[in-house]
Amino acid sequence: MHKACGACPPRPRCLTALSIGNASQDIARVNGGTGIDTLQLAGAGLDFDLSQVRRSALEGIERINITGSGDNTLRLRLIDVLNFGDNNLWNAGNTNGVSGEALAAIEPRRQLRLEGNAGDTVDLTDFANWTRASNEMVDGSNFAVWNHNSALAQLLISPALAVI
Ligand SMILES: [Ca+2]
Ligand SMILES: [Ca+2]
Repeated sequence: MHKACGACPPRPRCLTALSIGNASQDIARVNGGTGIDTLQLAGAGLDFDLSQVRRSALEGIERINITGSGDNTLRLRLIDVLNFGDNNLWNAGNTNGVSGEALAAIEPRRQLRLEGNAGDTVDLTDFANWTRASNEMVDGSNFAVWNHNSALAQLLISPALAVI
């Protein structure tokens, strides 16, 4: 399944509709359900802040793609990864992994997969607490694997993305 935020113009309203502070008539909810689902941003100059997304507004999304048509930013906190991620989505057995070094056979970390292209940014609010472990092939694409230093959280991030 593919959720295109830009499908319901005007675009900024789509993100607003997911937000904590949004009026009840204008709320949106995205539930990908089972399987690997992608929330994809459309547009440029978007600043998608997961801390502003209601917990109930986003479920069953395992992949966020911020490529859009220009430079976009995804901001997230550890708690967002723990809330929105899931366990064992990708592990040493269900990737096309070449080494499996960073992904365990049974992956106990809450995982989110973040995709984008050059010019896009992942802004981790506690950047200092994350360690880039290695690069892994997942579903035929290369990802930088970032593990949280103290929590069971893991991000698979397209190498083109700046991580700050
Ligand atoms: Ca899903
Ligand atoms: Ca982009």
